[in-house]
Amino acid sequence: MSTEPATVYLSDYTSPAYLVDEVALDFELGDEETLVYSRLQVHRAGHTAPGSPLVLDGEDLALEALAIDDRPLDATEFDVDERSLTLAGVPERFTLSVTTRLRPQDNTRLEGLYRSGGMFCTQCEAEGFRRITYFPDRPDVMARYTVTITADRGACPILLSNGNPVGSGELDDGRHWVRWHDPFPKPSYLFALVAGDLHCHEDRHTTPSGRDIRLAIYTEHANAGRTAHAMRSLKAAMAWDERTYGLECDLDNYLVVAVGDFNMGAMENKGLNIFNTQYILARPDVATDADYTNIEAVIGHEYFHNWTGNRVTLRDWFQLSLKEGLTVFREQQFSADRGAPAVRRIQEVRTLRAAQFPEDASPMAHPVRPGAYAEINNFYTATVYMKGAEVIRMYHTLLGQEGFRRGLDLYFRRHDGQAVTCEDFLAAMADANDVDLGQFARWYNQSGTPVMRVSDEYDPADGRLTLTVTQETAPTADQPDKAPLHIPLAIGLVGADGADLPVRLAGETDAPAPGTRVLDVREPEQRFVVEGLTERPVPSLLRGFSAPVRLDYDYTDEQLAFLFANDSDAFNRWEAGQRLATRILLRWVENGVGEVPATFVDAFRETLNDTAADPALVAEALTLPGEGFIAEQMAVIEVDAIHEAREHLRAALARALAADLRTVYTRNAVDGPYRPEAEDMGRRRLRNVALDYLATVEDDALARCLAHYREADNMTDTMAALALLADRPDAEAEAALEAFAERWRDDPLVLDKWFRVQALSRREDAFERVRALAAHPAFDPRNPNRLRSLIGAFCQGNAVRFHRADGAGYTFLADWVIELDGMNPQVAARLAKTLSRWRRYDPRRSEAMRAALERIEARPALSKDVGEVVARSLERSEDHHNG
Ligand code: 0A1
Ligand code: ZN
Repeated sequence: MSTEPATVYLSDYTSPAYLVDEVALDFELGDEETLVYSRLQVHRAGHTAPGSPLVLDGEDLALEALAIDDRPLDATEFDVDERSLTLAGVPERFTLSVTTRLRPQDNTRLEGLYRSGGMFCTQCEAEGFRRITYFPDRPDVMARYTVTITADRGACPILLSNGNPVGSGELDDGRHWVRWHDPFPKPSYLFALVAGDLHCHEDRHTTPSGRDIRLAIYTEHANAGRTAHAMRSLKAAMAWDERTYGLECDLDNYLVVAVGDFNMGAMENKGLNIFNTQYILARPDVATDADYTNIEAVIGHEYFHNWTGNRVTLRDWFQLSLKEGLTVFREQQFSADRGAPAVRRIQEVRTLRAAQFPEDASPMAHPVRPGAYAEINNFYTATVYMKGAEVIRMYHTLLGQEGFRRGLDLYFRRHDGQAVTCEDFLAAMADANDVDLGQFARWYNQSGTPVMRVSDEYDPADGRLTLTVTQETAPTADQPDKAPLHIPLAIGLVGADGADLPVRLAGETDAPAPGTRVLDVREPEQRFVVEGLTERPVPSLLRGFSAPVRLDYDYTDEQLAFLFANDSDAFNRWEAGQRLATRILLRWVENGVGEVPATFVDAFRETLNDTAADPALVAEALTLPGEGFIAEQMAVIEVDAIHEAREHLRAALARALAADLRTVYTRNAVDGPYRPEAEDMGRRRLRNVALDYLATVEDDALARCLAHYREADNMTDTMAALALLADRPDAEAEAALEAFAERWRDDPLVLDKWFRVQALSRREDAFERVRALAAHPAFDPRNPNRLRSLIGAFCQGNAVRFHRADGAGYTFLADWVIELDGMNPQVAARLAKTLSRWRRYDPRRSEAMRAALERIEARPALSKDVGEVVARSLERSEDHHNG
């Protein structure tokens, strides 16, 4: 085994020895070389002994000059190595000048300063600033920045940084400069710079207190005309945060830039958000409903960070979920208020289960607040983001919106302008509401998905229902011992007529109104006694998915069908259908496919024909559990059997319900021009789900898909049809794919969709096609979106074709990880994580996956990013020092 990369521990945290008050940065941008002149006003922290060395972070930098109080230093006065610059004897207070030389055009990591198309842009979270200049690159060092950018006026008429423009001028060599000043002290990870020839979509927003803010979205000129939805979303997000949390934007300029080459979704740099084009650009003919929805959510997310992340920031990177979990939750609340809250909740839980639950059961398992990492970029995970948001949602469930708001208000009152920890957040919630959240704190430090088992006993003589609730978290790769958690369990009791009964607990005198109650589960085993019942109810448990746990209750098929038809909680209605389907699929995986039980077909038929129901919810109900979800329920994953079972169920339902599906398909056609509204989206979704079923059986399936494709007047319908065509071997289907590529050859985001549908194709030769597409002239692995749309989609989204028994999928993946590691380690490491779950498969696959990991591990000069993923994946010991 090669040596494991050096680990950083939360328990080793010490506060910074030197602080920076002011930063002045001068960028001389050039096609060949960029020079960065930095002047820092530094002072020694109170707790630091005089004479202590100053250590600055810096990576891959060419150091040109160094001076203290304008006295140049010679080589004997400092030490530079691969990661840092150390100055031995520094005064208590001084000006440090550093000059570095960069080559942004060669930066394929997309961290620090790089070029995307014609523009210059930066990405500094988490540790990218140290690739621009030497600096104490940690979030608890907060400084005021003044930034001057000089560039060729022709190539870069637009020069942007954080804050407000405070000066500009022309130079005689065709160059010009602009100076920006950001009045808010900020950590280096929130610094940003953009330069280029950009189109600007401008608007304004006035806050309730009367601040008039200039809003601007910058894109390459070719993308002008695709920013209206992003702008509308931004204004909606601003109004929402004002209304919901009394939080206003604190800036005069709120700038957003769309960049084609970006490792992640978007970045909340103070006053200058930088976005992946995917989350800005939309027009009905190029963007799907999902794109419109995601744009609104990501715009909201980055905007909400201005308070939760920027005004109050992180003490250290272990606290990442302090800003991310909270901001994802705020984004979820915003999205729910924009329409279709139940659908949103279902989709959130579906992604949590598809991405976070498996992670929590893998060698990469870590708590919402990890205790150790080698490379922080590996911890922008489903656990930190999604489970982190579920933790915030549980505060909200326990305290209610008012109590939650009180807690958030206190958090800002106490910590505005500070760099803080998850404990500080918890203390604000507890103190503002005078509650004890001591046990709740374990959610931050304990990894793994708890299993909650519920059983009940009804005593008809007393009208009493006794619920026995147990909780247990299995040991994870990082943590052998688990303690009981404080879990809010939302329940309802459904009577025979389908209506909720009042849940009156023993000892209470007043009967509450019928509906949902939240029980506080704290013990490994706990009993709750409900009184005053006159019939045995069907329990509806974990309503709205009130905690990120697996819930176990021994439902009969009839009870599930009953909840599927009647539960007043839309989430649990959906959940009941999923449980029924999962049961059938698991049975078939084990014993071979068979007949679909009549109760299930009937339940589906009723839902399909319920014209009073919200089409979006019907669509969710008809969507079968994903192959990944089924896989999670198995001790040893059988990819082929899972695929076969799910396809069989899909086809059997389609055959049994063909007439109803045709009616639904016809009834849900949406007239009029495209609107990205929840109502229309729901109908398109249902219609496309019906089409997906119909495409499995009918003699005229091909004709139907082709007609749907031809008649589509928006990208949502186009892609629904194209995905089904990509599953088929017919010449007409091939021709449609070819024509699509030709039509959209100059539109990168649309071409990404074309790569993706082929990567996800159910065709047996999907792998061969993916391999061929990797040699397509339009396939450029340096572009993360393109890479994810082909290699990422295939390896992470096409289980049955990726996990082929001969192991060729694993070899392909390992080759790509190795190739990418020298180019963009962050993206390579994400891809490598796919192999981390090798122990879950049958011996043959498992062995082949492990061999792929070992081959990667044996490569010389592996990045920290990939090195950590591979080392953790292969580790045999139980102990990973987390928590
Ligand atoms: N803070 C951003 C996510 C982000 C993280 C890292 C990045 O580059 C390494 C870029 C973006 C967010 O939560 O939106
Ligand atoms: Zn975020």
